[in-house]
Amino acid sequence: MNQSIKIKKDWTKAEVISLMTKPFNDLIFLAQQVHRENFDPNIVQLSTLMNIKTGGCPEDCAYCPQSAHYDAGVNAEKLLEVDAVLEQAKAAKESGATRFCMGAAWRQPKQRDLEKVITMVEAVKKTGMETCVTLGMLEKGQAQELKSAGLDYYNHNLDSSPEFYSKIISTRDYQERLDTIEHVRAAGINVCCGGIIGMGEEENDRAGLLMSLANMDVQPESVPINMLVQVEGTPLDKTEDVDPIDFVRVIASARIMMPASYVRLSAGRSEMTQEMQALCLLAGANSIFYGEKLLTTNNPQLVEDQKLFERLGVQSSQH
Ligand code: SAM
Ligand code: DTB
Ligand code: SF4
Repeated sequence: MNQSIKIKKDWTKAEVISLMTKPFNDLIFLAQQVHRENFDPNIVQLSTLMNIKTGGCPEDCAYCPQSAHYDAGVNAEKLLEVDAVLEQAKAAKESGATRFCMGAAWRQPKQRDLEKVITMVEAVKKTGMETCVTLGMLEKGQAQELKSAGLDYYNHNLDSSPEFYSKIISTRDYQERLDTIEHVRAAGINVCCGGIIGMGEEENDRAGLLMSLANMDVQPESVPINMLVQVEGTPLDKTEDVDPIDFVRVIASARIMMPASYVRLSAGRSEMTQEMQALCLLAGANSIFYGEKLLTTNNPQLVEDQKLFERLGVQSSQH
């Protein structure tokens, strides 16, 4: 990552809103300029996601099919064995992924489970891919243990603005999220942190999310921007669809505010046209989840993504 550029970390809400609501062409032009100053515009990084512990989660995140509070048809399973994870990691590497992200439906990991995850991280690391895990809240010592195992990234999202957050999750607060991110940062692990668009939030909340991310002491190295995947049985099913142009505005603003970060066009691509995805890449997204499944929901088929890349003359980053 280019560390030499000057990064603004004192964004006000008014500044973010004025950026995000610029005439669309001006916003995209600016985002493309910032993007080109920091990255090769035709390279996209591929991360593959695997659910290592599915369902039965005690948290009540209103968007999530894995919460035990809702009946979204997801059965609770045990933490997978290392061999099964390694097998999928090797396949992901073979398909061209450079990062392997393992997700667990936990509020926070128990010590015995953390030890098992550590053996997964060590095994996946040997394939040569970068490793990422998302396990819920972490204590300081747990972050240090993961660092010692060689973990490259930890994903923990802010999800939305501090104000909107309390409307979608009651079982943990915003500050607890910030504390976990702080523990990850202090342990020397790269931070992957972003949010979800399309939960019924307002422009003000989208600006609040971007502001919270960009004003961190050190901006997250990876910023996943998810479009809500609506799942029947969750409280956010049937929420009004986000206007695709407004979604692209969020991507462009993230690119401009966090110029050195990888902005990941994350969940929701199966519900997007290739033209909308092309606009997101034009707006400065330079990473995607690659593989036919996210955690419990669908992601585009590999051949579809290969076709998209061919149509756009885009290449995936090589490790
Ligand atoms: N349980 C851990 C936690 O929440 O920190 C890790 C896994 S959790 C599924 C990771 C992230 O996935 C959430 O923070 C949320 O941003 C995203 N996510 C979950 N369900 C989603 C959905 N239906 N649509 C879009 N993003 C979703
Ligand atoms: C992130 O920001 N998005 C990913 C990853 N981090 C863990 C998860 C998306 C989940 C979409 C819903 C599902 O498949 O269950
Ligand atoms: Fe649990 Fe994570 Fe889903 Fe929230 S987002 S219910 S913490 S798996």
